[in-house]
Amino acid sequence: MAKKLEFPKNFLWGGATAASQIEGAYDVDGKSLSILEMIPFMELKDRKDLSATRKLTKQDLLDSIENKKGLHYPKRYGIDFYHRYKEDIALFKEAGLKIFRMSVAWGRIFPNGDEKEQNQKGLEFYRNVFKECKAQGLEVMVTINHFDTPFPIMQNYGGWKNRKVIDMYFKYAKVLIDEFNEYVKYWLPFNEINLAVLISAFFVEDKSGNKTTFEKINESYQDLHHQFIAQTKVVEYAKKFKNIQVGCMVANSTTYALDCNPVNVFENQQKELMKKLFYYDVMIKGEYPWYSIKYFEDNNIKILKEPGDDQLLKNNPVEFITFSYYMSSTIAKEEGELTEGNLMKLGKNPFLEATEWGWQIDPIGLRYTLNQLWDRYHVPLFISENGIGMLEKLNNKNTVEDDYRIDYLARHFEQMSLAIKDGVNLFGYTMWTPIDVVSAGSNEMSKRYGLIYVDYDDYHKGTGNRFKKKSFNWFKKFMNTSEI
Ligand code: P53
Repeated sequence: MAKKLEFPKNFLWGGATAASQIEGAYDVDGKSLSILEMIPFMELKDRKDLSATRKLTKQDLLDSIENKKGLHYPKRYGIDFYHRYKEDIALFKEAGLKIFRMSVAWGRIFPNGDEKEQNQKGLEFYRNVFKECKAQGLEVMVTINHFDTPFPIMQNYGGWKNRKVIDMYFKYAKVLIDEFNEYVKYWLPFNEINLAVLISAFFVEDKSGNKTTFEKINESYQDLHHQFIAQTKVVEYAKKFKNIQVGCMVANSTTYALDCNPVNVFENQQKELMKKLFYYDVMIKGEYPWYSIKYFEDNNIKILKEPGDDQLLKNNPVEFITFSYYMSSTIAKEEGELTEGNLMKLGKNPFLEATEWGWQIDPIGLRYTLNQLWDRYHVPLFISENGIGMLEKLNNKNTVEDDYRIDYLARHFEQMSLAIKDGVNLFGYTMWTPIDVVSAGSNEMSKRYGLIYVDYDDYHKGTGNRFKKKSFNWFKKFMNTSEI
């Protein structure tokens, strides 16, 4: 029996993407390589966990620039949105999307970061995309930096630990806002700002030689501080424009205590503070919270601030919260059983099922999260990513019968409507993703999230043609009927 869900009339339903995962055309119209385009594809059997990146040496990176080893770099090719955007945007419209979340590749606008003048060719591409969205009646949400910092900034300035990068970033962000404020109402300065500490650590060298390592993770709170400051500058600048709003974006790792053992409950509370709420606290409440100051002291982490930084943070909280929500996990003092993921191993929850990537499906966890964030911050909420990645193949009818995706979306939509009934101010949702893309974490095409199937394999072999999955038609119907 179909069930009708209730959502506000003007609820912003849509889909989310990121430049490095869709555009391709890595060397077209003056674009530089991004740090993500330096990461070669690695077969699943050779992947241990997050990715190949930890094993990249400095020499590997230099070889990558010219691709001396003939390796495959998936994020250089994406799904060729650069040339197919009209077709894709038309399909998004057909699926019933009202808002399209996308990101701009910094390296198209300022290839080295430190140029005086912006690259007009890069701006032209995005203007064309935004015009197309407008023509199709799609609202746009732009992520200014979705992990893909230009590699020259990493090479020449050492990345975000260098304070100069704030100015380079702000110059870039200002150009986007000046050029596109009439097309783009919603702006997110950074994607999943809480993952910045991981991303920047990819390129740190260890003492013994030239291997990259995750061990210096503490140092990257400095990178993070610079990103916080860069973000507040965008918030401050955007106040000049009446028609735009700036929000934050956090990878929302929803966690529960493994059981009711107070030791585990306390452990979860503490982890939740530093791993998640800390980020929202800084960006919404405008200051480093008390527990983070204690944490930095205890762990001997020193963050260099300049005079004025605290005031900038205080004066410029973001106007709305967005977050990605894919799964939940459990926390225990003594690590318990883990999910069998080939990307991440997470604390297992005996009540939940996991995908092949070890991501535990938890729709009620979304309602829980919405309640938690609304209660703590009381600013409007927007789910900027949510979806399910699976191995998929076209069947002989040139479609994919992705009932599991329909089920995943329906169950999450239901919990969203319940959260709204609870009293939460949730104003929109962009699924990850309307169309198959290159995976962020594992660089593969095989982990497919789309309503639309894209005929490329992990090596970018295929026609690139687009095919509607069963979920495409389901989503379209849901947009008209609100029925699951
Ligand atoms: P992929 C890890 C955990 C949660 C969200 O991820 C994450 C990641 C990084 O992999 O990233 C977001 O493609 C990110 C998107 C990404 C999506 O989740 O690894 O904002 O760029 O594609 C899904 O399966």
